[in-house]
Amino acid sequence: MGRPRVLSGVQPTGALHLGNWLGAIRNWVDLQNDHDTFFCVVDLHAVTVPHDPQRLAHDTLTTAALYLACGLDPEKSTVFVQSQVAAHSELCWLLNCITPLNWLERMIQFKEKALKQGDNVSVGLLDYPVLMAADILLYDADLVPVGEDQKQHLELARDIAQQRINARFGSEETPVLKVPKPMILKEGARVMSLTDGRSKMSKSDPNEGSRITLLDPPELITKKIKKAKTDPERGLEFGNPDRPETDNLLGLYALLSGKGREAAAQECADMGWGQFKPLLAEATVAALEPIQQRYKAFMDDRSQLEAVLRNGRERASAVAEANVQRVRRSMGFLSPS
Ligand code: AQP
Repeated sequence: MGRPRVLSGVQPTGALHLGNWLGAIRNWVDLQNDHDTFFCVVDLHAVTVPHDPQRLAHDTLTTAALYLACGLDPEKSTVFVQSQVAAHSELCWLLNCITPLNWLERMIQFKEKALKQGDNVSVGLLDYPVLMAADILLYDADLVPVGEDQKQHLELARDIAQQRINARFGSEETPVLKVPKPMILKEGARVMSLTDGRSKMSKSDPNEGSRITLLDPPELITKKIKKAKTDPERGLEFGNPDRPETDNLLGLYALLSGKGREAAAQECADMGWGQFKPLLAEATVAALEPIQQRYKAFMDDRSQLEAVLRNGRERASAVAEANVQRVRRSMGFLSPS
């Protein structure tokens, strides 16, 4: 048996932040040593909400550069741009035609995001989970790293593969698609907003002070942390449900300083905020400095980055094209002569 295959991606919907790094990309870097890893910049997903065409290509490139700067190694991982592999759109269409509408209407993320958009909500936003299913199923992924918010979408991908494709167009001995499993990630690195410890740090939060992006300069990091919401109590601790901001900031310190939760909790147990915040700012600046340096090198010499994406596209296309062909055949389409 080969190494289990893993697929994941981030949307180029704006500057990547600490949540994207600590909750996703940092884990991918570990996975690439003992898994067959495919990581894409999911730009087709990024246009399911209103987007700026002047920024999409730039954000796609910077997201890919950040993948590499955070430690994805193109020798070990296939790194590519989703829209450059046409099979994603094709499989999405095939899956659309066999996915019941009411499966999509009950998706929590759709309901939440649609609420914000009122009458302007696009068919693409409703269809987001089917495109995500296509992304995963195209590569015969064994495992998909998912946070709490994406579990429902992975369940849908499994149902589409099992109940709608394999049951109808395959057989038990020769399934058409591999049914992926969720990969539960180590220590819950769910990073919360700096301005509200109960909602997650997010690219689309209109308040820029709510997140630290991976490219924020040191002064801005210090300023955002200084303004971060706190509570009137002294001493930092984990697990107190009445102190979500404390839990979040101490968690960030534990991860970014590399000290771990126990040592961080001990160190900060009696600290006031005036002492803790500069410490957190210093740890954040130090953790991001090497990423920012590597990012600058990739953006200064685009040829290396472009070569990585070109190779990634070739490798990804070869796997994806073979799989979409298998689905086409199983559904009865006429093959080109
Ligand atoms: N705050 C977070 N804490 C931990 N993990 C997070 N992720 C995102 N935010 C946090 C993880 O990053 C990966 C990719 O995210 P995405 O860009 O595809 O979509 P998202 O989850 O919707 O991220 P954002 O920042 O909130 O984007 P917008 O605002 O554009 O919707 C996922 O693995 C996710 O779990």
